[in-house]
Amino acid sequence: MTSVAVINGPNLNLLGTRKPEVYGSTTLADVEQMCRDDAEALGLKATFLQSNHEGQIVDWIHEIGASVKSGDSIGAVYNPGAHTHYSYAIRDAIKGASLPVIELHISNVHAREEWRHHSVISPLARGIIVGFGVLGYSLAIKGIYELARSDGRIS
Ligand code: CA2
Repeated sequence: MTSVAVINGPNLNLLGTRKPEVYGSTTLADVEQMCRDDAEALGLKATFLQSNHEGQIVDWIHEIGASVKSGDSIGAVYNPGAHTHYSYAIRDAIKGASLPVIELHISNVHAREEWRHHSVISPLARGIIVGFGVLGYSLAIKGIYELARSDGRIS
């Protein structure tokens, strides 16, 4: 079965346990189940990943990029967390691996502090979803599926 990766960056393991006024009360385990169900409804298998470590995420991006190249994956839905705003290592990894990525943010980063308004990832993203809460993960899975179809990478 063709896979879609869902990657979560630093601190997103805390989802649903703190700051519910910003990020809601759904846990990352709930999001994982939702993503698995959404992917399955589209005939895809979701691979769910979270790390607080930049290098680990760089390694995963390389691996998923290779899976896209071999036709085993359609790409990644990615919430880079705070890496969004400064990680050129992750940006280079996405570029180097030619990874199709949908960047997603649970909160509306543009309605928050100034430093959250800029993303170093966005120029490399195929699409961006911001401010829909955890529903954004479902929208992003549907979005990357449709892009892969219109690219002719899946039928
Ligand atoms: O809105 C988003 O999804 C963010 O990517 C979340 C990041 C933040 O740095 C970005 O600017 C926007 C932070 C994730 C931290 O997640 C927490 C969840 C619950 C409690 C504490 C942190």
